[in-house]
Amino acid sequence: MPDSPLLRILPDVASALASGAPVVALESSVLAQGLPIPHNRVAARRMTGAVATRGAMPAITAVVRGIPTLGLTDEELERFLAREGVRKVSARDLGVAVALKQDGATTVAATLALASIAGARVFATGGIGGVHREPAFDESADLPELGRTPMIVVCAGAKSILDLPATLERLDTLGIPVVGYRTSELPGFFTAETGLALSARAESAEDIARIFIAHRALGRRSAVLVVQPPPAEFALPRETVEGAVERAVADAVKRGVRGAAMTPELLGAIVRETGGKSLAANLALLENNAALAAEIAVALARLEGVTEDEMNRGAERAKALNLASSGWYNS
Ligand code: PSU
Ligand code: MN
Repeated sequence: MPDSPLLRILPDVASALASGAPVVALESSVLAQGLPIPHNRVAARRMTGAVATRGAMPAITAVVRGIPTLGLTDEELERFLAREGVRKVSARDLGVAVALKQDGATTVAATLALASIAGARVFATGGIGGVHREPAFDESADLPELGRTPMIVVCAGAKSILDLPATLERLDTLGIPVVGYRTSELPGFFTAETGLALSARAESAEDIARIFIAHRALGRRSAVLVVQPPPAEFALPRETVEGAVERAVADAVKRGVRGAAMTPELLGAIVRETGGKSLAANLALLENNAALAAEIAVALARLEGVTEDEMNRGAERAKALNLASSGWYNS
């Protein structure tokens, strides 16, 4: 479905989608709101690079001056990395951003909505939103959107700033399988350990692709959420993260932070508290998740009988695009 009138798709992404070659969607809110400048540029480079070198086509989603877009050009990405006038766009904000011709960086919820219109099936991010600890009734739109969008979403769990047991229960209620990639425990984003057991575990990208195929064959409409811990050398101890989160939440509540501002606020506070260690973990896990998503997308295409010729053509285009973008990659 390359030429949806609802969506502008980068030509290389469109041809990959049309031939069934692997595509990995990437969100832009983590770049425009979640990570500080200049680290957001590093994150973009590491994520798109990890996807392209594994033979899949990376596609960052955003609303570009009111146009829902899958696959940003270099110029557009620059504007989003500079983040001036770029608003955070979740599910509720999509129509508004389009009608008012805004630049909008898409959260997991909005990325699911856009990427699924285009027929992309694999999506990588850092951490999904979930049930917040405080104030009561702040629950991310990522959860219901995951409940009704059939995509594979790779992440490092839900951010440690959330109520993780409650988030896991909501995922269950919504019928979203949470599959640990080589882990039996829900990772806590910056940390590998949360003590929360998962109901499913997979050892290979191919097994994850098989789970998705079976899930879809049964007519399930929800996402399959794949979780993996941050790379061991960057993971923070659970107690460090817990302490930082508790102080950040208390401070944010005291200052009356609410709604969409809460997630960026807490992530910033934790970076300050951990002296940048959480930032290094964040960048490493984003790259790691993009890499696994690419492997899953490749496995899914193979299982669906996409020819090696088509896979190779897609891989060549992804690598060429990756090299052509080296201007913003290396600056
Ligand atoms: N994880 C990060 N950084 C982020 C986010 C997640 O490490 O910036 C973003 C994602 O885009 C996610 C969003 O979808 O935060 C959730 O925001 P909210 O809780 O307002 O729904
Ligand atoms: Mn919220």
